[in-house]
Amino acid sequence: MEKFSIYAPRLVNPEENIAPGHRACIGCGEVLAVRYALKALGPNVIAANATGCMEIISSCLPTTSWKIPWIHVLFENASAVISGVEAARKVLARRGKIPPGRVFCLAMGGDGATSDIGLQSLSGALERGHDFLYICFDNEAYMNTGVQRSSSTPYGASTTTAPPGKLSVGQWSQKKNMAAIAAAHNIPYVATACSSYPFDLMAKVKKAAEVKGPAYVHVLSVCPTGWRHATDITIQMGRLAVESGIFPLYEVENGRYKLTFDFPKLRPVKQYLKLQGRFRHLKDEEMDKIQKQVDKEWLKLKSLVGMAGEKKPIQVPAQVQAPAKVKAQKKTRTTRPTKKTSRPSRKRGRK
Ligand SMILES: Cc1ncc(C[n+]2csc(CCOP(=O)(O)OP(=O)(O)O)c2C)c(N)n1
Ligand code: SF4
Ligand SMILES: [Mg+2]
Repeated sequence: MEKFSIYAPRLVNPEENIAPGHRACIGCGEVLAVRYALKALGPNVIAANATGCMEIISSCLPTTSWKIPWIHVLFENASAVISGVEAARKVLARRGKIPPGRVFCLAMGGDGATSDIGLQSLSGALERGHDFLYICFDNEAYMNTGVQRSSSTPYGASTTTAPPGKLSVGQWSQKKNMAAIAAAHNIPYVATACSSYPFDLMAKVKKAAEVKGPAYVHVLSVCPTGWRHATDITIQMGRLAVESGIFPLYEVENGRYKLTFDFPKLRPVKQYLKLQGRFRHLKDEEMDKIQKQVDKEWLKLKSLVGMAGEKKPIQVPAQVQAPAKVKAQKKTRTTRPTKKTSRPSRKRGRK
């Protein structure tokens, strides 16, 4: 701990631009990702935040956790609003009304705001080439309104609008690949990240912000409340998602795919699925089906990397090679929603 306090401030910006005291659930991986992203961006940033968990937990009037200029916008238009901010700044600078210099324009939203209802405005802003960064904080469902499915919910997950039963496996469709959709706009920079790998996340956000033109970062945001796992295994959950190939970390720079971590052998997806209440109903054959799909997608990604001429073997950091310690889930510590626990109330987030 002593050494940590000596070295950490040299490696990481000590400024906190999202203040503590917010109302995120215990073990929330999403607010951790927001915190790291803001550390990477520094104070010179204007954010438009679509409604969702990160807005609900941070801005209960009369208080706010945001120490940067922050605009709460609709579920559907974060990218349109930040496009306006970016264009207006350009005009004002040209007319000498504001000092010249770069301010990072950030649009952010959950998976619902990004891959469902805000997709049109995001696609427009990427296509028009605005100089902005979009970060999707993907907790794989509409969480603040009570865990409804989104197009980013993975196959087989149980949600309140995709409940499992005799005739239903839960979520019936495959997770939408938003990073690939962003990359299909031929923008300069796309990356995937996860708060279980903080240095990687911060490096990617910084790189994305410094790029001239649109950039997109898709962050897997572990959510103990919606995923129904113990609150003290958030970091392990993110690592398992990456190490099993369920959520590979990669970058697409000017169309060139680059894997962040390669693994000689992926972990079985069962290790990841079995720790979460949202997959508890899955039978072995369903888990095998998920395994096959993950293997297929992993090969697809590797072929994209190969097509881009990536020849050098990718170094696997020691942190990743070491077997992830996975604690058996203690039933008593889960955040499985019951009448008595703190599942986000439908009323709390209703907008
Ligand atoms: C047009 C519209 N439809 C529905 C809502 C209600 N609503 C607010 S946030 C939200 C879910 C947000 O999900 P996501 O973007 O994944 O963010 P999370 O809460 O999971 O962080 C919904 C359905 C709304 N505000 N506006
Ligand atoms: S519901 Fe999930 S994402 Fe939202 S604040 Fe709670 S843990 Fe974080
Ligand atoms: Mg969500």
